[in-house]
Amino acid sequence: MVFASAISFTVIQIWFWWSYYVHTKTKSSPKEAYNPPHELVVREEGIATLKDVDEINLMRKSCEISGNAHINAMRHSVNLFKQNGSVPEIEIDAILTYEITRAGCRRLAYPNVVAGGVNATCLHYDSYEDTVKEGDLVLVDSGGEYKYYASDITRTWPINGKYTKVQREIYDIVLKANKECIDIARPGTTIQVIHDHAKEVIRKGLSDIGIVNDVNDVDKFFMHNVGHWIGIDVHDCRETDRWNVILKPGHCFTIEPGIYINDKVGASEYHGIGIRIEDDIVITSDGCEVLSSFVPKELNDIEELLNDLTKIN
Ligand SMILES: [Mn+2]
Repeated sequence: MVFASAISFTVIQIWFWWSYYVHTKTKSSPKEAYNPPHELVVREEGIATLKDVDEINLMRKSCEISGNAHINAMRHSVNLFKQNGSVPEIEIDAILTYEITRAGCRRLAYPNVVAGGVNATCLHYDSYEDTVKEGDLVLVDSGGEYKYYASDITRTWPINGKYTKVQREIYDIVLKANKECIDIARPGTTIQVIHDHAKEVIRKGLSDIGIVNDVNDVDKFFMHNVGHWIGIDVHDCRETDRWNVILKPGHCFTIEPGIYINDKVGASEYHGIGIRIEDDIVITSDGCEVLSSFVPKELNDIEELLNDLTKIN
C-alpha cells in the first residue's frame, strides 16, 4: 500500500514537472511588433510600379475601407454641425481613424488631412487646431493601410450640407479635371500627359471665371502633381520616374487635381477655397478601374448624402 502510494505520488510529480516544462516552453509570447516591410518599397524599376492581381485586390479592399470611412465622416460631421453649430477638425480626424481601423486597417497610410475653410489651401495641413464653421468646406484626405497596402482618397464637402455658388464653381472645375484625367488614363499614355491635361482644364476653368489670365499663373492655384504611384507606400516607388513611364495594365496611381485659392491671389469672393478630389486607379487593358469610385464626388450626390442623415451609423 505504501509502495503503491509512493508510485502514484511519483507519477503525479512527473506529470506536474512535465506540465510545467511544457507550459514554460509553449506559453504564448508577445506578438511580433507591427513592422511593415518598408524594404519592399525600394524594388526594381518596372516591377515596383506594376501590381499583380493579389496586390490589386488588397488595394481594392484598402480603398473600400477608406471610402466607407469618408462616407461615414461626411454624415457624422454634418450631423455634429447641425447639433453644435461647428465641428472641431480633430473630431473629424478621430472619426476617420476610428472608421478606418475598426473596419480592418491596422493603421493609417499617412496622417489624415482634415482642413476646414481656408486651412484647405495649406497642402498636407494636419494640425487639426481649428473648428469647421458655417459656410466652410472641409477638405478630407484620408486613407488606411490594409495588409500593408495603402489607399489615398480626398473629398471636399460643405459642413452645412450645401455648397455655395462660388464653391460650386470651383468644385466643378476640379471635378471636370478629375473625371477627364480618369477618362484618358489608359495603357500607352503617361502621367505627364494626364498631369498636363489637369493643368489645362484648371487653367481654362479659372480663366472662364476671371481668376487666371496668364497661363503661367495656374501653378499658383494647382501647385502639386496630378498623382503619384501608390501601393505598399502611399507614395510608392519614390525612386521611379512617375512622369514618363509608359502606362501598362497593373500600374496603380492617384488622380488628384485641386484648386487652392489663398488670400493673395484671385478675386476676393473665391479667397479661402481649397478643393481637391482624389481617387486611386489601376490601369486595365483598355482604360482604368477607379478603386474609390463608390465614394460620391458629384455635387448633387454629396449634397444628397449629407442631407440624408437617416443612414448614419
Ligand atoms: Mn495622394
